[in-house]
Amino acid sequence: MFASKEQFKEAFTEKLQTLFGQSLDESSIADKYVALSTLIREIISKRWYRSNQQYSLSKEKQVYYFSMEFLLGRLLGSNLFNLGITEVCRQGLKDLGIELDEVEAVEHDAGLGNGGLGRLAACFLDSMASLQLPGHGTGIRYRHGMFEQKIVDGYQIELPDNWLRDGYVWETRKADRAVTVKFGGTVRLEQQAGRLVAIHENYESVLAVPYDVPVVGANCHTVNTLRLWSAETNHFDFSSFSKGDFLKAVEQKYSLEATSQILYPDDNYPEGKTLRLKQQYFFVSAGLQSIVRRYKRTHGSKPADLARIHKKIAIHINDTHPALAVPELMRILMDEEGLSWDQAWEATRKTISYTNHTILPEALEKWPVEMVKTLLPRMYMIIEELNERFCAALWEKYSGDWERIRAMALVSDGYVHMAHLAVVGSHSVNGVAEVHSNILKNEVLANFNRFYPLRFNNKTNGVTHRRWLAKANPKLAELITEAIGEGWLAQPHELAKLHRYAHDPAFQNRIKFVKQCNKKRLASYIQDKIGLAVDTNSIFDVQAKRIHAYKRQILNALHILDLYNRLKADPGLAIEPRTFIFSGKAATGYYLAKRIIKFINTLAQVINHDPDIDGRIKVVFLENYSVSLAELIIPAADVSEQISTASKEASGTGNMKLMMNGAVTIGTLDGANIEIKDEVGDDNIIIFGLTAEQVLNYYKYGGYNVLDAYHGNSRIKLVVDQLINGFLPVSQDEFDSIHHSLMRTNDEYFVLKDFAGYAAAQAKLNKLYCDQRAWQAMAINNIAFSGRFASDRTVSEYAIGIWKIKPVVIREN
Ligand code: DL6
Repeated sequence: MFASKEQFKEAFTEKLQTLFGQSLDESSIADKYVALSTLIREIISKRWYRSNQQYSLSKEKQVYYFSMEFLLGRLLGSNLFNLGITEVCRQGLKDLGIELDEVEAVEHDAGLGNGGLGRLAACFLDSMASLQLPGHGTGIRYRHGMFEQKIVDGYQIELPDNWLRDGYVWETRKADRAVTVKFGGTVRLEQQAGRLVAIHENYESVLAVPYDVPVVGANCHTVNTLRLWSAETNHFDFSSFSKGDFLKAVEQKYSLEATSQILYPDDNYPEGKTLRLKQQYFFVSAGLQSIVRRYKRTHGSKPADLARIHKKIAIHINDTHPALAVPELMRILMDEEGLSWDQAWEATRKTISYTNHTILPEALEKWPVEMVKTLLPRMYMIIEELNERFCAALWEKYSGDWERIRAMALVSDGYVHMAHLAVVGSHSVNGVAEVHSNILKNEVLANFNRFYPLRFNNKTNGVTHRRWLAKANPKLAELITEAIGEGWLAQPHELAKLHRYAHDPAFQNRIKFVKQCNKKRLASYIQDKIGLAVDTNSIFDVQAKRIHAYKRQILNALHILDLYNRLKADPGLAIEPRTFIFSGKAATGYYLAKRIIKFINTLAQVINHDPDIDGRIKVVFLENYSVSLAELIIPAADVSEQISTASKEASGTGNMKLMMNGAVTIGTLDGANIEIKDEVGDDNIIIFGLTAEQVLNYYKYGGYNVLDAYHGNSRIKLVVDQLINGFLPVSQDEFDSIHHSLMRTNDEYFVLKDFAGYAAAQAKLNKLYCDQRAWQAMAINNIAFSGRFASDRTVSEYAIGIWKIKPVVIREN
């Protein structure tokens, strides 16, 4: 690559000249970004080519991770990091008077996802490549990613995310690999040469064009592929055009291409729109067609070869959004490759595996039968047949138990149930944290677990420590390496060696210094963005994630209001100064979540400007939470708020990123918090609230009585009343919906039930922070025991336990 920074400088300036015909002085920062990225792209391309060659030659099994979302963020920095050339480039640029961080900041985040599920997919890509596993992503090249959030007068405003406006240097359009995806029309079955053939007529076809993005492994020569599909069409309505109806002439073209135009901004709440179903089938069909085409080239194209596809291909579906992979693979194997139903079914089931990411009932996908039938007639025929066969098998085991059979059917009550389709069509079903997997097995999918006892398993989530520690927090990474060597970069569990420094005052001081630097960096961002000065000696308390009732930002906000009330009543109240930092988007149609944003901003307006408070507590809402903003916030956090209603957060991954950066968790026994507690021990985490078991029990017996909590605690009563009694400088009905969600729907998420426990936990936290020696020991232990939450561990477990794939070492030449 670059033997020295001199060599890098030469290559970089030459690239600027050849690309733009400009000297360094004449070029803009955007030109410099393009030149640097193009230079790096060329290095990557050589490795990419060799990886593809070797994958074909070795004929090793490949895994394809199908996901509607890949929340990649920026790639320049992580590519430099994984190639091991960050420093040579940084120093070389410095000599030329350029700051690498400023160049990196030019890149638009690829925000092709909503939150946890999409970011997990991106972490998995990084880990697969870095573990030298032949694993690729399949998704959609949304023209518009996650909307840009602006906060205006405390309210969320959504703007389109035009992330491709300056081009995307990392992608390659592969027009020659395009495939056709068919929608609508009619299908009939016809006997031909002794077998039933499906004839699909009068359909509308969309051209799916792949755009490939290289996924660079760290410390190896592996470059895998993320293939994102874009909807295009050659269709042009010449007859309308020649009649002068220009609008009509382009209308159909735009309607077909709309398939990949937007990412639906719903997290844990699927939109039941036809376009969404269209997107799902679009990328699943295109992805599978291209995988089968490649398989045939490498492993043979006779039906007998296709019947063994599971030996060389694993398809993983990230939640149920790609569950149409089950009937679509059946269709391809039967209709296009001539396999019998039984052969196709055996191969399909052995190829596909499924991860569930949510237990919220409203997030379990189901599609109206009529919609599926009209848009995807062949899919529906296959699903119907699968349903009949599955129900017949259920009948054999549970004859007469109609209720159970209806509850497990793939099609019932006028809907296709995607989770049922995914479970039946997969050989493995996993949850994303122990508690979540157990709830799936014992509650949500209990019937299926009884029927397929070997199918269910757990794979606790993880995050890539390369991006979330080494790259996002370089000062901390340097300090860790100085203390324990660089082994942790390849083997994150080696971070545990830090434990022996937990009580070392000198090391504690250095950890504190690094945190302080990161807090200063964030404070100056806050100052620039919202003009608010925050005290970098205050506790930085962070709740950054999607805004959702079950994540309970409202619990945090009500506690802040309570703290404010107490400080007003007793100015001598002994508390450590604290900056409460929130960030996160609300789904566009989620009214309550949007009111919660307004509520937090209203608190900020009141508290930050109250002279009585004198800056002892401050509230900050940072707009437009994204991967890049997370990389700034997380290294600066002292406290990680993980306060979801127990049983609701499948795992959480922000909890892992924050822990890795030395933040101490205040949280409920939910999702992966439980495993974080098991790793760090009770002394290094602050736990409060109902357990999942208690919550589920309450639900079974109709909930609890919210009035008991309200009347039983004067502090709770006061903050709840303040939502609607004119105390806040907004119209009196502004927060009715929040009040209603607590008091009129019997506090579905147990906010008031957990309030006292949360307030006590916060008081404990405050006390712990006063003892800085004890606090820094906690911070160090959190970093030390975060190795288990590296996605390298998670992906290895998938590779061994589910996909049965092995590393393929890519040679340098
Ligand atoms: O598994 C990744 C992530 C979990 O960490 C979160 O707990 C969970 O809420 C999230 N689920 C989704 C659901 N989307 N759908 N369907 O994003 O997955």
